[in-house]
Amino acid sequence: EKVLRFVLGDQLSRDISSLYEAQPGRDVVFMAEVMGEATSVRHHKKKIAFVFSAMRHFADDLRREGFVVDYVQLDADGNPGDFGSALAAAVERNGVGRVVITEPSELRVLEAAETWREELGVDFDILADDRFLASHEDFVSWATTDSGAQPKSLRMEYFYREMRRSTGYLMKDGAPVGGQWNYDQDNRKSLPESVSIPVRPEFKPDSITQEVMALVSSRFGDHFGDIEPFDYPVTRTDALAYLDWFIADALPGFGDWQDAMKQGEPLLFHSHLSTLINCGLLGPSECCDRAETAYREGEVPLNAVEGFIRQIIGWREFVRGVYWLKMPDYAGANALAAKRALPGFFWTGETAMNCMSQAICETRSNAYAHHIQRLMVIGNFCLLAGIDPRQVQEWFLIVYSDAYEWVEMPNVVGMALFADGGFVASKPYAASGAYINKMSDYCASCAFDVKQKSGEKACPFNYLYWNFLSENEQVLRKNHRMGLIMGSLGKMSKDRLKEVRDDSGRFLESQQMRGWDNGPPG
Ligand code: FAD
Ligand code: DLZ
Ligand code: SF4
Repeated sequence: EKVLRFVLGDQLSRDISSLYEAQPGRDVVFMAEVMGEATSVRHHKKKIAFVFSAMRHFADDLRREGFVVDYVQLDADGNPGDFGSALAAAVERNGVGRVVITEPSELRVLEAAETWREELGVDFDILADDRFLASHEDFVSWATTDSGAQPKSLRMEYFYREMRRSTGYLMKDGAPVGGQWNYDQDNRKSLPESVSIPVRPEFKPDSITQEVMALVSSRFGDHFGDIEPFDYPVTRTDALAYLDWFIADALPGFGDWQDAMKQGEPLLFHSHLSTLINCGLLGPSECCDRAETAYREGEVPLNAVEGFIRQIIGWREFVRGVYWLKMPDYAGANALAAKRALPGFFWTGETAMNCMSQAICETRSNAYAHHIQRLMVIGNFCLLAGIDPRQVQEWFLIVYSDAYEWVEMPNVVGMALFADGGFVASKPYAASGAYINKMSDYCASCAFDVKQKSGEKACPFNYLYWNFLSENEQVLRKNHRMGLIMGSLGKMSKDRLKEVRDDSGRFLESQQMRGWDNGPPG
């Protein structure tokens, strides 16, 4: 029986479950660029261009294998603009009685797929996405008690150890290689001037990418972000070449400088693999396999390979588990009752805070910022300033090329904003300017003075930090990991606390903190 195999834009893997039993002479692979998806939030131009170009190249690879691919381009006549209608038309057009899809990665699209299954009037299979190393069942059985109850909090570190055991990565005779599970204490070095940063290969847009870029410029010209220059790998072959480059040139330094930030260096030793893994061009296991092989061949130190593998089999799998465990309520979590509007400068980068300006401007150019910029600069600012988690989530989902709700939401809600009340993070990732100054060279070129604690010239992170602790004292006092710092807050003189509040009030009410009147730009 002829089967229509629907492949979504983040399912571009030849070994995806929807293609397991695919037969080139018999089946049709269906893919669609739809307006509803491209504008479900107003995605960064580079992100849309990347997804469409990778989709078109994936379709061509399948055609070369002999598949018939029914591919609906965004500007095709009669493109109905949403997945459901496009799929219904494709079922009709191809005369099939059966549709197979791998479960969508986001709840919104999974729920839509369940409606199609009800309404299309054909056999309809939604298969598990086994590109993840932990199944939903694995995660739930790890996360819940025998009676099925959910605990108050989950810690990634324990999940990660289970993952190390079940995958066998960096294990020897049932124990972690080197004797420790985690070498993070070696991975917090600030970057000395003398270290040279590896030069990332660039992938020139081919004719398919150029066509997509023109389409995106004309149809989504008013979305946030720069489309040029575009240098992402968009094919499986280029993605593999890029992975090889990362393992050889950047992974060796990945551990030591993982938390460092440097002006004008968006990537440092980070992999930029999230975009490729999340859309399916690379598998999480193949990235870890290569990293482990490089370690075993003596080319990469243990702290680097352990850190990298932990991000992938630990954090990445963990946040996916949390998303499915906690949705749909997670989307609205707001444990600290934060309600300030997202400031307009998140869309322009125009702020005197140099760290924020650098991180936002790099995001606008590259649809990328590395983890510490996301967590300890932008996320930290949103936490301290009490920005509404919904608005922060939308921003993060729009601006990064690796952003899909399943991974963006737990990182924003749980990690950056403590909006889940500590389900994911044992304490808020709140920091004053001293942390940013230690880990970066941003402060040297900033209009504010990171050493000053109060007054117009003082680094806003300094007073906002104490203001945050004071405003959320009731909640944070209960957190034993905050004991020491809440003790210091308690000892603060009334005059000093008033100064903190006055400085924060002046800053938070200032013109630059005004929200964007009409939501995201455009
Ligand atoms: P590297 O530093 O090279 O890390 C290697 C890989 O580990 C990444 O490619 C990624 O696959 C994985 N990884 C590392 N940290 C995480 C994490 N916390 N969660 C999930 N995977 C992780 N990641 C996304 O993929 N999409 C998002 O939308 C996203 N939003 C984020 C929002 C906030 C507020 C924060 C704090 C983090 C977010 N992250 C997100 C996680 C992380 O910042 C990115 O995965 C990482 O910066 C991607 O760059 P890289 O590939 O160079 O990562
Ligand atoms: C991100 C994205 C965009 C911008 N456009 C499309 C699209 O037109 N067609 C498509 O199949 N996928 C797209 N994607 C990726 C989807 O958002 C992603 O596959 C779903 O959200 C999965 O839940
Ligand atoms: Fe950021 Fe403060 Fe440093 Fe300026 S002084 S770069 S605002 S941390």
